[in-house]
Amino acid sequence: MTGKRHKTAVVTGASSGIGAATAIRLAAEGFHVVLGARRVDRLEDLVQRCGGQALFLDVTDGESVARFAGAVEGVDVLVNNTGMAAGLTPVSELSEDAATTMWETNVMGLLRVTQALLGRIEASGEGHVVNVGSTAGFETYPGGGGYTASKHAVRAITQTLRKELLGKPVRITEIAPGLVETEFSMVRFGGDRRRADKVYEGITPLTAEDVADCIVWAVTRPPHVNVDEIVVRPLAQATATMVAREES
Ligand code: 8X3
Repeated sequence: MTGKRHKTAVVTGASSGIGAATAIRLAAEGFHVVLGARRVDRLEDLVQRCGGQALFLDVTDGESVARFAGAVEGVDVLVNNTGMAAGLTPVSELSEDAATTMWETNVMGLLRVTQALLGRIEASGEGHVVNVGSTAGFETYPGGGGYTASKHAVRAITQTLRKELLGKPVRITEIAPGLVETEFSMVRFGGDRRRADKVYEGITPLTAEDVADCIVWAVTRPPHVNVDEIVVRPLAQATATMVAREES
């Protein structure tokens, strides 16, 4: 290992779920991990386990993103993982507040962090941007209007970036998971445990580690290999609404 530089991976939304699992896996692969999220106490617990740096990051706040980016030195890999859904409401009733929160977090947040770090990612000579999208980025389902719109936008930004950066040393990957059991549904349903549990009832959903596995696989391919996208679902899920649930 003498003389070999540790690459740096920035992971947003690293305080739980897919972000935390990805941070642990990337650290195990030898990356120096820089972890961003609003819940810094959780990040600090994570740093105890996998090393690296814990930094406050609110992707909806431009000044927070600027401060975060200012505290990061070199960046090789950026995993844009921060994302959330607010409710499951028909478009006719979707509140401006819920729609704006999803848009600000999932789309503008990803854009802000990417813009703040892209120059350094490119300068690393072997850069990689991994955007955690969703199957909701190319499918729709009733009640998902606000969330699916935001994840379609993530997909559009990802594909555009790949074209704009063609010829530059920056790989661009989208990871699009289906049903993953994390805090996602608890957040979506405002802490309603019963509704959250129903989402995963009668199936074996993906775990955060399953998705981290996909992210780390894409990141650890040789630098000339660009994994454009990985769509990953539980075996029991064919589409957003076609799910084979076992009777309990
Ligand atoms: C989460 C997948 O089906 O709940 O990104 O929209 S879904």
